[in-house]
Amino acid sequence: MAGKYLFSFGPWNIHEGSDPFGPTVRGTIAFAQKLKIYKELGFDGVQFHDDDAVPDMDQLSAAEIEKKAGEVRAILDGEGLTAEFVAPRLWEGPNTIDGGYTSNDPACREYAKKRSRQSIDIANVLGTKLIVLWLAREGTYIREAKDSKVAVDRLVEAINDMLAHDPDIRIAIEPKPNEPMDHAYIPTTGHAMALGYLTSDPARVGVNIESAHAILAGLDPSDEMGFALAYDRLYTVHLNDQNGLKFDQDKSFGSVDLRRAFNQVRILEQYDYGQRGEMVGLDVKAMRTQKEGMATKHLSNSREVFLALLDLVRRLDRTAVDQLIAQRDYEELDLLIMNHLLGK
Ligand code: GLO
Ligand code: MG
Repeated sequence: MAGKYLFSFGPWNIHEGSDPFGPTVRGTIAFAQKLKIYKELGFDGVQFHDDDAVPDMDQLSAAEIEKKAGEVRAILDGEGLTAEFVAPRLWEGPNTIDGGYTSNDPACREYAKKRSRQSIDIANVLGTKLIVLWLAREGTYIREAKDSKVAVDRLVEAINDMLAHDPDIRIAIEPKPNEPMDHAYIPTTGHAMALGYLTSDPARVGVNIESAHAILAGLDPSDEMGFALAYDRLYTVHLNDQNGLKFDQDKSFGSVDLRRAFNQVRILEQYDYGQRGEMVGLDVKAMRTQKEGMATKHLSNSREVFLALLDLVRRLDRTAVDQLIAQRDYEELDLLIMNHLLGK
């Protein structure tokens, strides 16, 4: 049925509220407890970092990693949840201080590749074929620290290594222009898609488009999605919102700019996003001010806003829109859309 959407989020989206200027303000909710909340909030899919599923994985053998992942799989099955993707977390450990795949230290680059292969092994146990690469530290604070041409070669080498490790996995690169780095090597959808075409199997390298990341790059998220859809490589999305060019805010979907959110839902619906199992992924954070016990509303609210906007998308008078486009009367089209969003 057209438009039956499945929603996902990652366990990091339920968090304690620390920021660079202050400590946590809410207690920790255990991972297994978080998994119990998904269905109540209307979600079916769980996004994983590799070590969300297998904590301290760097200290474990392959057999121990598989065993732990199997335990998580059993919990997922018990809750009626599916794993949407696994993302290697290559930005917290001592081996990734200077980046993973693009680190200047060959031992660190090897670590990053090994960890990525382990993420794929975990994904297989969890039952997903999708790997997300948020290339957090694959960039620089100063231009002279790394060679930008070599960095791209190394990213390709690492992705090829993953593609060879498992002929069935697909890789969704999640571009972001900055933060934590001053400049990231893969800042936009276009960069991510072009990188895919340098790899050994471009048909298996697509994108995860995050609204806030596109906005931070000065781009419109719905156009970024349209670009990836034209290549048939929109493997997943990280919907959220962002108030201008500041730190990555991960605000609730639609909370800053409803029209911008409407257009994201519109392009997804227009091109049957979700019909091949793609999920409507969120990457949203609760405000630090939110009290204990009420810090999941950003998730249910984002889903609710998505569905309300979906209703508006479906009720949009396409004939009137097409007529105004034919007449090149975009002022009237502008008003039609605003009135529609205002419920008039
Ligand atoms: C940060 C990213 C981050 C990733 C997540 C999955 O800016 O959006 O939250 O999406 O770690 O790899
Ligand atoms: Mg994200």
